[in-house]
Amino acid sequence: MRNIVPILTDWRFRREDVGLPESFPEDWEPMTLPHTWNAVDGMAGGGYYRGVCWYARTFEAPVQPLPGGRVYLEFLGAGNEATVYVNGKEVCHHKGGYSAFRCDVTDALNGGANLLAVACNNAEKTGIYPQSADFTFYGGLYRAVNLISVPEAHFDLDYFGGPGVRVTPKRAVGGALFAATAFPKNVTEQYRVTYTVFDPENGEAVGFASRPALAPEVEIFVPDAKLWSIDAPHLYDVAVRLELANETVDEVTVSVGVRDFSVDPQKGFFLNGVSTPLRGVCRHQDRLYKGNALTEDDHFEDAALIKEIGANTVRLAHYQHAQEFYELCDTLGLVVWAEIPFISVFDPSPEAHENCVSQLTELIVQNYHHPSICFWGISNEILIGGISEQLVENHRALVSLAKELDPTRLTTLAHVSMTPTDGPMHTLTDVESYNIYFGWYGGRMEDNGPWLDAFHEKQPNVCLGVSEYGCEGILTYHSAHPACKDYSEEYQALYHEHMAQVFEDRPWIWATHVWNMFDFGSAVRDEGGVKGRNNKGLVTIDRNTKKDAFYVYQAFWSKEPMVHIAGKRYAERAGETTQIRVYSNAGFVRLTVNGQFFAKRRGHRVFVFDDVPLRPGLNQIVAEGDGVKDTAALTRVEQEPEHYTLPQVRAQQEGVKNWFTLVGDLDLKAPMSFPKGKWSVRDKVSDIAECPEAFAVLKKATLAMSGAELSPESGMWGFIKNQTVENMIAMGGGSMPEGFLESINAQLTEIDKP
Ligand code: GCB
Repeated sequence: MRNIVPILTDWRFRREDVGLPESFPEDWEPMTLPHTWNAVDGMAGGGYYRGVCWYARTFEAPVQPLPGGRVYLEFLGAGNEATVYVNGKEVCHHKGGYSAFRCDVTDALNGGANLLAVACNNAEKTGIYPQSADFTFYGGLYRAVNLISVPEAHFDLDYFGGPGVRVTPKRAVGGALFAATAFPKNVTEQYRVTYTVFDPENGEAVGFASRPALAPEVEIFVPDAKLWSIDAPHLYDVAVRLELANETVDEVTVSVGVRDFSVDPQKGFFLNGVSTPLRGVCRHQDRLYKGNALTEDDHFEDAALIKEIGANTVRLAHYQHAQEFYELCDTLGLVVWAEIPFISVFDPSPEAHENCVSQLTELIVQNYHHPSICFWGISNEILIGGISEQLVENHRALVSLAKELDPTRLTTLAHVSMTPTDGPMHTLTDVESYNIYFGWYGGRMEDNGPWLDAFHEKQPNVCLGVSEYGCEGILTYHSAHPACKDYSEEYQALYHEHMAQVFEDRPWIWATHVWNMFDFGSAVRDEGGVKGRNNKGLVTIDRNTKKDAFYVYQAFWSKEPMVHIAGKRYAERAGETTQIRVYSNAGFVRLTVNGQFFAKRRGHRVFVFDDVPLRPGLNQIVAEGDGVKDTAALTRVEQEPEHYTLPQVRAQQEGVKNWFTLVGDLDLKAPMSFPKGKWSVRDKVSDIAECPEAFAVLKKATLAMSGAELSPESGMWGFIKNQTVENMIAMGGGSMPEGFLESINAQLTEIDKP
């Protein structure tokens, strides 16, 4: 029989490329798996160690009672590239940091202790995705390693890390048909494959078939099969056995679910024939000072939080996640978008395409059985560096590969926001999605709905989803006047209030995924005074704090009665009155202030109470809806703490105030004009830079806007120079007050073009 032994303890580790050890390196650092060497530097900001590190361990060769058995090492995740040696001999090499792989080490074994050494490498390298992206590429053996031994006849272990069997359930009249096959190795006509379908709820066998191992394909009818759905995620275990006479030689069990789904461009997503707009979140897997080296409990906590918010879908971005996580989605009931890290930067080398092919094959073969997965994601924002025929062609090849490996699921991709609304990137995949960030990187949050409607009108046959949207929320910053780019918890919540409603009003959008459920490590970032992180999470990277925006979605999505008072961390407030926002799925919310009834409001998810009186010192606020209560303790102060505002934002607010005194009494209400021969905000930044007088206006304006002067020497110049002033202001200054753009235009139109 098959024997699987995890080897997690008693490793040795070196955080440098010391080369292959000749004997067990006692003096290296003792190590237990899972492990990454970037747990700290990967989320601290600045550089993080990217290169080769070594792991070593000894192991006894497992003994199979009969001759001819094989021994494998199985690696469930090794970032980003691994070379495995047994007793000094290279046994395999794997490219890609997120999928499982196995090496047949039988021929390298000796009788006693065997020396296993693994070189992991997360250095930048062409030919392996991801090439470049907004997250840390943690290096190391960050998932389990298993030692597997099997008899000579066994289910295949060599095919892209897959299980060696395939079971495809399908709804049928009066029950379900389980199409099953197996891939046995080294068998003769004496061998049989048997399939037993168990209902795990009561352990009863509900279907059985026996086939010759040389022709193992079969269909098993299970009468009255229960469906897998989001609210009742019913699973079946299928035990597949390889048998010889009265002996089971090998056995593999897979969990599957019976369900069907479809997407309609006008009607959205259907699960088992029921309209089910998918509303949920994206997940990055890493955690504070653990990086991606996670325990089962970590995965469970994440999945439980995603259920708690009331989501029915999760996009597992931007790479293959741990097996445990897909299993949790199966058992808890979440529809999954699974994807490969074909992201941000297109690498035209043939090896890079080969790498996409192997990562997509691994993703599908290893995760084929999860009923939660309905979508295979081919790429993310791959047009950032521009489009090419080769890029489109490679997409076509990947889509047909996905279809060949798995005709039962749909393919998808995540467009970068500036992808033109028509052209060759559309209809490549079955369904599509855009990452849209109006209200954060550019534009206003109110632009999202109209943009989606315009796309839908122009492309009525495209199934459109929103694969990412979001904005930063940092728990230090608070404001009574939240604005784009102020990083406050309040702006993040306000933005998501708006977005949740935009999507509720548009059930034809097949799926929407918040970017992101959790803050995550992104070594290259320095945002809102926090280095090395992306803070767009609804929950902090340590999973300890749910930001207010979390409760916005809970109010919109969850069926559990809930009431949440927003702004509890905005605890010190100036002024005699304040605004209280309450998120709830109740029809009415009552507010009590210091024991006195204040008001009762009818509403839909967001309940706003203005002019709530605060007495000096501490105030107790209670909100109640459908019998559920929440409380907040707010202190009225003379002056709100300075640290509530990010210094950059304060500089900007000051700058803008001064700007209006600086520009004097221009009529900012007048419609903007663009006279011929004069400069205006419709001109390109690089053209204006050629005219010192006009450029001076622009410099003054950007100084007011951001506290930094615009200059061709600045790092951002390459990004800004080809934009019009209008665009640049929209991108960089989402919170600019009314009249700011008009005042720049009024000054520019005073100046002649050469
Ligand atoms: C995106 C990317 C994602 C980033 C996100 C952001 O569009 O797909 O990887 O983290 O934007 O926060 O900018």
